Amino acid sequence: MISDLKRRFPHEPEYIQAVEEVVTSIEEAYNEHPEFERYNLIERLCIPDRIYTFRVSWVDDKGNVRNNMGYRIQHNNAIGPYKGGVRFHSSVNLSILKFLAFEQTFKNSLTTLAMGGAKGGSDFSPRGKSDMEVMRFCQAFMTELWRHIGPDTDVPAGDIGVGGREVGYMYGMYKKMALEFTGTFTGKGLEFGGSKIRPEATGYGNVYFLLEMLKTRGLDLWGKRVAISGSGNVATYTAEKLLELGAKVVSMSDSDGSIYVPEGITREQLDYIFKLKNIYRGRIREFAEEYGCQYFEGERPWHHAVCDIAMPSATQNEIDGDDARALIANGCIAVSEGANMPSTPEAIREFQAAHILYAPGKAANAGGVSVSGLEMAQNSQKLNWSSEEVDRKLKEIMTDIHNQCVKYGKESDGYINYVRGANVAGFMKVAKAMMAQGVL
Ligand code: NDP
Ligand code: 2IT
Repeated sequence: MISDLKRRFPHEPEYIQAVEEVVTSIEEAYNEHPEFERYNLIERLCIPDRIYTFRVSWVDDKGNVRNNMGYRIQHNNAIGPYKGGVRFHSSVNLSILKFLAFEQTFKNSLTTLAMGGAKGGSDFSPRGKSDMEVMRFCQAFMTELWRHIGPDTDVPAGDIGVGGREVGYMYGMYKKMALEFTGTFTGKGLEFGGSKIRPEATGYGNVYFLLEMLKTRGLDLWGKRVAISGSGNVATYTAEKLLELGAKVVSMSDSDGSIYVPEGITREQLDYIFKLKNIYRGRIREFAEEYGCQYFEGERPWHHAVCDIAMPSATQNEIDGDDARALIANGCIAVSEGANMPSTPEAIREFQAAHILYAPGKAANAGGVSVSGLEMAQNSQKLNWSSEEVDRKLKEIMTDIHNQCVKYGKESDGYINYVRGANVAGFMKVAKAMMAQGVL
């Protein structure tokens, strides 16, 4: 199957990487169900239901006409409406969005909520663009996408380069085109249907998942040194929850470089990063200039930041085999992924061979889409739940996902293989739903 996919999609390495990881780890469980093979289920689950590709033309501040590509991958809707984020970044292409939509399908299955898998985006980068340019781009993107989505069809949200600002502009245009006010986007502003705790959910959820993993070894977070990559939505709220629970955040980064603060950043310094990223749209280097800490230009945190725990929260393939070996050599005991597929296959092999705690993104970062699911539920009911209620549900979901990983991932020597656990648990639910619904 993999060699066939490689032949059919030769220029899609990230997509093949994600599929290969899942297919290899579920093989045993799959083979216990000969009916799956008769229905060629695995191939139908790996190839997206449909893909929309379109040109997005918009006018920049100087009056130049600019063209970007726009995409939406509707991967699988066996267990609920298509659901997944939108990424705006210069690196976006079909391979990256197909890997993300594929992963999303398994992740959403794990959340216990009724959501299928999707992902969309554009090679437009908001970095360096004015607010008006971002708005015009979002509007142009939606004039095409709006006809393919809907509250029970496909519900987009944020991802890299798409935060509250971009969701607001896209949702506004959707509302105008569709002439309806429904829950067709999640991550909306609190004034217009957004859920409390949605901005925090991915980061907080990852910390809740990490706590569950640490518990299996009788450990907690107090005083632990944590290296985080990225300084966007996921990274900053991960840091916030870690500080609240008494851990030390020793590193953060962006695509230009990383900071190292061995004594751990303070709450006041984290507030500065929130402002730097969301209001001034500045660089992490400016943090180092403001506070006089070490800054490593062009480097990720993994080699220089001595840490007990790593929480990669920037992008795919940001920890390679060398990075993994450096982390382990420096005493790292746990890796919990905020980003999607941040560890290369070689890095994962290193973590598992060293028997450290290792949680793949589709389990550890599922808190974001879980609260998106809760936002959809609130929109359907036309009600708003309190922060406490959403946070409590988020904790319950993350604990449930952890339990599913243990159930399907515990090996004979007691080591929990979270990769296998998450993949088998996520796969089984979607597979059974697909079998029941016939060949579509
Ligand atoms: P943001 O755009 O808010 O932040 C992304 C951060 O990662 C920025 O600091 C950015 O730096 C850095 N980054 C992005 N691309 C690269 C790159 N190629 N190399 C190095 N650094 C990079 O995005 P999010 O925080 O929302 O997303 C981060 C990760 O979490 C992604 O993998 C996303 O798929 C995943 N995720 C997000 C969820 C969400 O709800 N938002 C839910 C689940 C997973 P710079 O500013 O320099 O670009
Ligand atoms: O990767 C992800 O899970 C997200 N970007 C969030 C998706 C969502 O629909 O909330």
